[in-house]
Amino acid sequence: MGRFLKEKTVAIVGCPFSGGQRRTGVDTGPHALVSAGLPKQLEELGWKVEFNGHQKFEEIGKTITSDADIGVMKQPRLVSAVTKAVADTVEKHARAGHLPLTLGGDHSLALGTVSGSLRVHSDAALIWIDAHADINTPETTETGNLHGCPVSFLLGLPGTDVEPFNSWVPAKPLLRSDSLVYIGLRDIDAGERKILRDNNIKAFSMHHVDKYGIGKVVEMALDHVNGNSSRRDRPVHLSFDVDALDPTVAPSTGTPVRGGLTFREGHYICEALYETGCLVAVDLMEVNPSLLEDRDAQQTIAVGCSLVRAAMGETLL
Ligand SMILES: [Mn+2]
Repeated sequence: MGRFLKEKTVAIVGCPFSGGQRRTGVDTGPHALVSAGLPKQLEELGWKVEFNGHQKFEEIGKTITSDADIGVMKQPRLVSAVTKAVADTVEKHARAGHLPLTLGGDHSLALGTVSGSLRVHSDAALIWIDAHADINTPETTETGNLHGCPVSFLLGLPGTDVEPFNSWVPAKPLLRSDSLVYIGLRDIDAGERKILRDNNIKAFSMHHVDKYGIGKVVEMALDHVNGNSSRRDRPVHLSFDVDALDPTVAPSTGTPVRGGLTFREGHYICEALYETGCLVAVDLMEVNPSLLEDRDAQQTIAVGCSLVRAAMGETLL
């Protein structure tokens, strides 16, 4: 069940939130995943499932009367307030010794989920599965969409000590740049490429997946965060953007990019990380059932559920 958990309990944190980007509908992702039967599927894998309804972000929205851009940042007050609430919720579940499973919603939410994890497991590593690096800073982002920025805040990069986020995100970096690994990248902005290089961040793009195979890539990722020690004992937060998968596998997502992970490669990552026994939190983000025809939406939801089951112990044999 995982060496850092007190019991085999998963706490589902449903986050119907789309404020970190422009397209509507990604806020319906968590409802769709739960309606598809994900809680029951996890029970069938032997988990006790805690789920008391989705997060009530409308309440937070009501407290924000105007949310003008700050610099180029879009909806900064809303994203800050929502991610702060998510951090508190994830922290609470992690402190109880349960595994928080956050269903998004857009990937800005991960500023909250990873912050919450790190408050309890301060030495946790972050494994980020995505077509995108989401490491723009408020200075480098061209769109101002904050779903492209959560990692820069976690690393405390220059330009992230800004209002309103500095009201709750510590100025001191939450995560060291050598505690982060990417898998699946293939669409990186110029500013992001420089950040990845300057900070010597370990990133396995699709080129590396092709070159080494997914098995070796996951090995190397775990070696990296565990300092090449043969002991694989570091807590791991898995943040999985469904757009890491190829659009033929998971079409219904806001920023699809061709040339992605196959169905099996995505599942292999989840299975291998579960096998370490070190997972302390799982995010599944950017499922947007409203974008395409029902058939494509249903396919993406089914794949999302299946990825989560793989991260929670489902095996082929
Ligand atoms: Mn992405």
